[in-house]
Amino acid sequence: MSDLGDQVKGVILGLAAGDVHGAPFEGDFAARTLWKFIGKTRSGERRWTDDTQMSVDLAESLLECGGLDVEHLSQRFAASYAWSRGYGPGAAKTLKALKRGVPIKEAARRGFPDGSWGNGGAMRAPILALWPWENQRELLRRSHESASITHAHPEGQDGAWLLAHATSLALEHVDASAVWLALVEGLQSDALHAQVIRAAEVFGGQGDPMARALDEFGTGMSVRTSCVTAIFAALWFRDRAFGDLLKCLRSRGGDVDTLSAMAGAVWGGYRGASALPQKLLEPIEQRTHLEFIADRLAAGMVNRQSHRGARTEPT
Ligand code: F2R
Ligand code: MG
Ligand code: MG
Repeated sequence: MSDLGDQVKGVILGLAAGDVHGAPFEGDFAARTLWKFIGKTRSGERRWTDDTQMSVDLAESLLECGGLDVEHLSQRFAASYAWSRGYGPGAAKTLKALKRGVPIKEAARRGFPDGSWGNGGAMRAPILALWPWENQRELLRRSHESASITHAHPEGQDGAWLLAHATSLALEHVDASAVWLALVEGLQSDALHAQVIRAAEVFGGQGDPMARALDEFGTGMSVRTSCVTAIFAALWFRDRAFGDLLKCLRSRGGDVDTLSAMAGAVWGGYRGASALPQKLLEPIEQRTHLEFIADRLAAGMVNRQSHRGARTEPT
């Protein structure tokens, strides 16, 4: 398999592994107890949650439509909705409304009239980095569009851009210091802009930068308390073991499945699927389907790369 093919698979399997191994630790006592009962399939595999489900929906929609078709994607999200996947309450209302035929712009405000700033648009956005868009501006535009189905708030959409952007930089093996510089581009929220600048300082600082990042940037369900932490963790553990990344992200509780899914995707983008431990991949439900999707996305990326290479080669 090409390096890029391994990296694309790393994004998808890293995301799913983060989700399924983080899910038992997500939320309060009631949420964790419920997951003990519904967190496995009949054959004993670990079920994924909304994070992976919406990522699969996005990947399949991109492949079926040959790009982003917001209407198609919104119906795919709505059709896949199942309460037992642990969707956010705002997203659940939006998806049920979409299923009843409510137009996207109206449905997106069913949960919160000002739009959601939850991390649900961001958790699926690494998939967007696996599509051969013309350039980064198009990735930015598509990140906003794909998030807007459930996240009408600009911060919800910024979260999607942050994760899509960080994943695309991971595929290019960009160094941490350059990642923080790049990530300030295109953000609408001053608060997130300030967080990214602060993250660069903390990353290069003294003491225990990872612990400080958890303290300062949070482990919650909002974009403001999750996305920068997840990217920080992926960069911090980039040359360390995937299992240690997951252990670190579960140490504070909170939105563990989503922090782990986002960080897992970026980590997998750098290191590739071959660096993911088999024992963490084996229990994932529908793993061969995830690999099938990854192979199809990778083929598109490799194809585009070779066409670009052919255009720029000297004659
Ligand atoms: N929902 C869950 N897990 C349920 C267990 C949670 C536990 N009981 C706990 O409280 O810790 N997980 C899934 O939801 C997250 C993704 O959420 P998404 O798709 O963004 O949903 P939603 O509902 O739009 O936003 C999440 C929460 O953020 C707050 N919020 C968002 N926008 C708001 C606004 N405009 N005004 C006020 N609050 C807003 C709300 O608390 C939302 O419920 C992932 O973790 C996924 O795994
Ligand atoms: Mg979830
Ligand atoms: Mg979550």
